[in-house]
Amino acid sequence: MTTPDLIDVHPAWLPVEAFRAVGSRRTLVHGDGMLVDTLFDEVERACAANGGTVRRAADPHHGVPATAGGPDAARAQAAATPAQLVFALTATVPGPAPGFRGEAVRSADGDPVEAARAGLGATAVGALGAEGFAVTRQGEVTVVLAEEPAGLLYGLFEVVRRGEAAFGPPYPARVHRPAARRRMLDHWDNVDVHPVMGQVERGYAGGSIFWRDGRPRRDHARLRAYARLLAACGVNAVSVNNVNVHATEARLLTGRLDDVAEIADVLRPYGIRVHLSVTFAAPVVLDALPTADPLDDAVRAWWAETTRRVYARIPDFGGYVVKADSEGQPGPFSYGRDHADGANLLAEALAPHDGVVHWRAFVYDHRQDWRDRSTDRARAAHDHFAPLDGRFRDNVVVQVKHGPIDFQTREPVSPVIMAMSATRLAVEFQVTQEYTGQQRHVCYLAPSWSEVLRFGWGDEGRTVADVAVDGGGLVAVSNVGDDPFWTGHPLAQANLYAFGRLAWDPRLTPQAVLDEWIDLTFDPAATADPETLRRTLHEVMDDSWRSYERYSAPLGVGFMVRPSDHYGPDVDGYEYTSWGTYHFADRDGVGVDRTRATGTGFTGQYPPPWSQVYESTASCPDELVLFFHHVPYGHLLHSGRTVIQHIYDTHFDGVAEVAETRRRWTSLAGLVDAAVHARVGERLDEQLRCAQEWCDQVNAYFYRKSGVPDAQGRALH
Ligand code: GCW
Repeated sequence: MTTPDLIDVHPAWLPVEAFRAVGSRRTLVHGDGMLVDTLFDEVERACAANGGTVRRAADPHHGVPATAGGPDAARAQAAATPAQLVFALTATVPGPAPGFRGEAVRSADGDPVEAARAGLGATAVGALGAEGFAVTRQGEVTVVLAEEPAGLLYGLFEVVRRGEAAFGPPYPARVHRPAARRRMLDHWDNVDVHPVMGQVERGYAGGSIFWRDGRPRRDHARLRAYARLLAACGVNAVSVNNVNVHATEARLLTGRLDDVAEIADVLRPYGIRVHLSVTFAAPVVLDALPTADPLDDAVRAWWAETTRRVYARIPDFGGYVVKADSEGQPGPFSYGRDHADGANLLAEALAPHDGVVHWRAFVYDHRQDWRDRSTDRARAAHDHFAPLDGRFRDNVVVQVKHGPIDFQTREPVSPVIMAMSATRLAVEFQVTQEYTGQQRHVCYLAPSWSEVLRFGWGDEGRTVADVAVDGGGLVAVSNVGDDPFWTGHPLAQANLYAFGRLAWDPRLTPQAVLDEWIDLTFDPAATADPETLRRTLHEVMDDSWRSYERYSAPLGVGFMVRPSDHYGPDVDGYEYTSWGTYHFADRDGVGVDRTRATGTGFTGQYPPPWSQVYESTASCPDELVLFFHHVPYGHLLHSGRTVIQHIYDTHFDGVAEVAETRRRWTSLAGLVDAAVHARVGERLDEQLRCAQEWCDQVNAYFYRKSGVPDAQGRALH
């Protein structure tokens, strides 16, 4: 299995085989535009591999239709034979023009496109929107209707996903529209190789697909393949450089804008817009202005002019991403201004061009004194941003990490998401597995994201998904690099796919998304034992996030990782540092008291019911008890176990689960591609080693602190 035109890279969820159902049929495409051209090329390629044909409906004014696929005779016949699959932009599908209508569309049952349109009903006219589409099966013809080219392209990928099922018995029109308007991936890719962070900050899949050693990488085939993978899962925006903007990267905004334009040109045919991370200090570092003060007129003029030039070069440019006053990045605080002042400055410059600024809420003091127990990093984003609600311009998207700290395996939902109803918020996930095994461990993250998206509060039961959908959409840190499998761990491709699908439709279940991904990627139907393959992949992946949680940091405590590289255990690694991530374990107990009654007061940042639920150990969910409370080792959890026994048990269980996963994966030899089998096998060996190390260190640590033996008498070192 290979990616067309790109033989050295794994095809991920778009192998040639995934196009079998589409490519073996007669397809007719009505419509014009760059993305319709892309669609036509896709179908043409599918037909070349599978024997079907595709024609472009004749422009009634310009004669001959384009036809592709199959030998000449087949092509000639195609022009005369009714289509089995029709893509139609509703605006361009011909009406009852004499001599044209139904030429290759009409089937025995009449004109299926007309029937499809009628099936949509009057209410749906204009309702498909810029990216929506409808699919229906009318008699022997599957029809995809859209109002805009992007919708048609997304419709193609839906038909691909459904495979033969899209060509079964007739069904009425089903309308598909993305929930969130912007579904975005942030790349933490550096242009220069950073002395500490490398080419990709927190990248676990090799180098960058965009940059190499200070220059654009210019592997356009690879970028195009990336764009089609993203379009096929629903992503429509990408930011191409790290939010930590260093000297070279700062210049992408001005002197090196051509490098960004080049990427935009390659991604555009798949409906993906490019965004750029910029430094707040740009006027100072790029043009020697004396200040970057957001209220300074010269600064405002600089951003307006700079942004005008960006749009002159890249007319569909998406906008800026900004990490300000965070981990050493410059920001408005230096000028005595707040984050609304800062964000509005850039929003004002972007507004005339319909651009947006993604302004990150990841703002906290990373030079904290560990002796000071009153400062709580979890509080920081809410403390800084909630009071600013209502002050941001319309084209500001405040981008909030899903949890209050930093992409830990288990965190509560960030209270910022519940606190800013007058601001457009985007929720930020991390597909790159910084704290969840770094693409050496299998860790399917959709169950975690899905829990976050479904989390609700207040009388109206508003959810995180509602906030993102009504506001700024979903954003995630990409896990892609120049690795032959894209993501280092082949099974980590599922996380990228799942992010796109959940951003398109947050109601999808993680299992359903995994089913789609498995069927596209592994083509089980073509193997000797489809059911075993599907079942085993589910067994390996469905619960892998919870397994990871079991053998790593317990009960929501977080950050027991090795400092800096964040891989593997180091229980006290961050305990006496300035980063604000502590567990406070002593001989009596462990956890962070974040209550209003006796702790940092963080629970008070939540609306009801969560402000009460989290405040008391009697109601706090077990999996977050150490996030919110400092409890004795003998504290009884709702599960009926003590905290210390929970730590021991889950760590032993977690390792046993990885061993079982390893065994299951071995059993798939022959059912999955040999190279994938080998790569995953190697990674599982490392995962097992690392899980054992986590188990031994965490259990030994708490045994030594508490002196409490394991109730089951297992060795604790
Ligand atoms: O998780 C932390 C990472 C940093 C990252 C930061 C952020 C890009 O350790 O490497 O910086 O988050 O989100 O800005």
